[in-house]
This record gives sequence, C-alpha cells and structure tokens, in this order.
Amino acid sequence: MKVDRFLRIVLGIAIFAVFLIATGALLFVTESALNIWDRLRGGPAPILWAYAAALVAVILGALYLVWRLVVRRPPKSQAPGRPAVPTREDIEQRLAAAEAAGIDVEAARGELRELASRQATGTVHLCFFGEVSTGKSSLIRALVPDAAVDVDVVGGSTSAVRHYRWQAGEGTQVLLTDVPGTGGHEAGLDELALDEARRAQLIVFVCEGDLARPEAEAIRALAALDKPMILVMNKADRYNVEEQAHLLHRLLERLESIGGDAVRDRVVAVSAGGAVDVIEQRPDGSEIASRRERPADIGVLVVAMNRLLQSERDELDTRRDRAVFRLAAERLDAAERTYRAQRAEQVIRSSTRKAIIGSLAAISPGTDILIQGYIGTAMTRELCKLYGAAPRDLDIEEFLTLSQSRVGRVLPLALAVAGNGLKAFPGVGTVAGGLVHAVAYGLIFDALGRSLVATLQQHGELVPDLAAQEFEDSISEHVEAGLRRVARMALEEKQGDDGAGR
Ligand SMILES: Nc1nc2c(ncn2[C@@H]2O[C@H](COP(=O)(O)OP(=O)(O)OP(=O)(O)O)[C@@H](O)[C@H]2O)c(=O)[nH]1
Ligand SMILES: [Mg+2]
Repeated sequence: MKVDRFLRIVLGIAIFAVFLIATGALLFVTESALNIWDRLRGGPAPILWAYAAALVAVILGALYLVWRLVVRRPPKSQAPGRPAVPTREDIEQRLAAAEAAGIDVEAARGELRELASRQATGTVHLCFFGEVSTGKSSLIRALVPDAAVDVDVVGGSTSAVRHYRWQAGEGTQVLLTDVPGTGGHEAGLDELALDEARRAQLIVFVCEGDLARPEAEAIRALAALDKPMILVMNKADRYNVEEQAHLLHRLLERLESIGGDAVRDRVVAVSAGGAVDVIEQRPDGSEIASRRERPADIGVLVVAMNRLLQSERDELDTRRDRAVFRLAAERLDAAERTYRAQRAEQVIRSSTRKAIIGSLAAISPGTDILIQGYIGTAMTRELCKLYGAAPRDLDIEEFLTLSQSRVGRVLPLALAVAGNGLKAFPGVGTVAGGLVHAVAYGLIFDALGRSLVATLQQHGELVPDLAAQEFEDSISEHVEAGLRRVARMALEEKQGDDGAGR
C-alpha cells in the first residue's frame, strides 16, 4: 500500500473519530443542559435567575480574560494641540508625589514661590521682549528716565533680568522687566528671556520694522502664553510718516497670520531715542566727537499700556497664574525626566552587573546568551515601572523572546568588541574566553536596557515588537558606547572573584 493512501485512511479514521467524539460531547452537553433547565424551571424562580446571572458572569469573565491576554492595546497617543492647563491643586499634588519619590522639585517650587511673592505685592509685571539691539532697554530708559539702564550699540548689552519701577495711570504700580535680547550669541539667554515673559502679566514685543522669521516664531510662542501683548516698532525716526503707516499695517497683517491678537491700538510705532554719536565741525575747521541724545517719542506706547492695564486688570492675574502653573509643571516634568534617567541608569547598571556575575560564575560558559531569565525580566519590569508603564507579563515575555531571537545575530559583534576592547584595557594580560563572554553578555544587557528606555520614553508603554526592533537597530551603537563601562564592571567582578578565591 502506498504511503499516501495509508495517510489518507489514517486521516479519514481520525476525522471520523473526532466527529464521533464531538457528537457524543454535544449530546452529553445538550442532555445535561436540558436536565438542568428542567430542574431549574421546576424550582423556585429566584434560583433560575441567580443561575442565569452566574452563567452570564462566568462567560463575560472568560471573554474579558481572553481579551486581556490576546488583544494588545494600542500605544497611547499624545493629545494634539495645547496641553491642558494644570491647576494649583494639580501642581501641588504632583509636587508632593514627586518629592516623596525623591525627585528634586526645587525649580518647580521656586516658580510657585516667586508667583506667591508677586501675588502678595500686587504689582503688575510687564516684560519687554525682542531680538538683540531692538531698543528694549532704551524704551525702559525713556519710560523711567532716572533709572540706570544699560544701553549700547553693541548687541547683547543686557545680559541679566532687571526690574524697573514705573508708575502707570491711576497710580498702578508696574515693574518693567528688561531681559536679554533673543538671537544673541550667548547660550541660555533666550530661555532666560522667555521664562521671564511667562512670569509676567503683560508683554511688550519690540521690533524694528517687518518681522524676521525668528521674531515671528517668538511671537507665536508668546501668543501661546495667552497674555496681552503690545507690538512695538521702535526706531520709527528712521522712517517717514507714510513708511511708518505701511510698516504698521504690515505688522498687523503678520500678527494676524501668526495667530496673535491683531488689535489695532496694540501695534504702535515709537522712538525710544537712545544716544547718537555726532562729529561736529568747529569754525576753525577742527572736528569734535560728541554724544547727543535722540529725542524720545513714546506717547502712543504709554497710551497703549495704560489702556491695557485699565481694561484687562482682573484678567491679567488669572492669565499670568495659569502661565506660571504651566511653567512650574514643565519644571517638574524636566525634574522627573532627569530623575528617571538617573534611576534607569542605575537599574541598567545593576542588571548588567548581575548578568556579568552570572556569566563569570558559570563553570563552563556556553555560547548561548539568555536574556529571558530572571535578570532580563526583572530589569524590564523595573524600567517599565519607572516610566509609568504597566505591561502584562505576556508583553514582557514577548519582548524578551523577540529580543532573544535577535541575540544570535548580534553575538559575534558583541564578542568581537569585547575581545578587542579587553585587550586595550591596561593591566589585563591574556584575555580568557570566560571574561570575553561575560563582557559580551553584559554589553547585550546594557544595550537591551538602553533601547527599552528609548521606546518607553517615546511611547510611554512597552510595545514588544517596537522595543525589540529598537534593540536590534541600536545594538551596535550601544555596544560600542558601553564597552569601557561594561569591561570595567567585568574586571572588577573578576578581580573580586580572584581575590576571594585566593
Ligand atoms: N535710531 C534709533 N536708534 C535707537 C532707538 N532706540 C534705541 N536705539 C539704538 O539701538 C541700540 C540698541 O539699544 P538698546 O536699548 O541697548 O537695545 P536692547 O534691545 O536693549 O539690546 P539688548 O539688551 O542687547 O538686547 C542703541 O545703539 C540705541 O541707541 C531709536 O528710537 N532710534
Ligand atoms: Mg538691553
């Protein structure tokens, strides 16, 4: 008899057997069901209902478990648009939780303290803002003539934040904030200026005419702070009346297209004055250099400022408070990111060390490197917890299995890097196979942890195939970068072992 025919007969018998068993099972289940149904119908109604409810609950429970096990939830997508404005309670709650976790919350607390002190004094903070040398300090000097304000032709004359007291109409106390101009060469000054704008109630944006691209970007960022802004075109003395009107019209259009409040009386052209160097010729023909003050013409700005202060006085504080809460929340986000990065580093290092110890302790290290064991699972779980992800055990297992399947491909590279790297290490004589193996093992763990952190940062949860793909994509980079660190760890452990063995 041909094998093919034999197989067909066996298959036929098997199908027949399955059919018989299925029919039997169906009959059996039907009989029992009918039996139970008859008895239930004969009995009291509450028992029938209770039975039916229990049956439904069991089926639903089973379906839920199957769903949890099989269906993977899609990664959380970040909500588009402007982030929700946190309230004071939100911030306080987050601060308390973060502090309890050992996170350094001083920067965020500092913002709230500064806000409290500003609220207590009740003064209005008005922040000047603009590119370097547009004349912010000159405008402040024109508003507060007896203040010592630094003004210079050389851009970047203001390098720190300073406040000047100015008395607005109806006795309102205003603090004018002079900040470094943006777009200068010194690093960090742009952020300093923007932070100060976020703490203020009003913003005066100073430009010299049509807006350059960075200025438009800055206005967009400031408009997102949702506080009133006056757009000032300074140095108007350089243009005639028609040119000024044309430039103002253009500024209004730009402001509208950027998405700022394009209010006619909040876009003004002024001359802060400032000093000008002139060469005078004397009657005897000799020349003398002297410095003259240009006349200031800032009346329209003063009117615009007073109008704003009168019409929006109540709204100013609420909008400022919201902006500061957002700023404090960002400070806290940054502190949390730093903390997480530090903790993640510790977790990765300690897991890598454990992997190395395990590898060194193996009597005859094999060529297979297993990351699915206890150390891999514990590291994955701890890193996920740190990033607020709560993966199912199944996801962790899947991630490690997928990564494990890639280990074979990267092992030769890790072994080669480890072997070469160890040779270059001072004081290491002939490199033993066990040590190379341990370093390679450590390097793979180190890379696994770092790629996992990268995907957790990006997605906020463990997506096994994405995380395993990241591991594969970035392994060579991590292996090269981690060599010194991991090799040192392995040598420390090896020396410790040798010392203990002696
Ligand atoms: N023509 C003219 N020049 C002005 C006017 N206002 C200021 N200037 C000149 O612009 C230059 C810069 O002025 P500052 O007030 O130092 O400018 P700033 O915006 O404070 O500069 P940074 O602090 O470096 O960002 C100085 O040389 C001023 O004399 C003005 O209304 N007309
Ligand atoms: Mg200045």
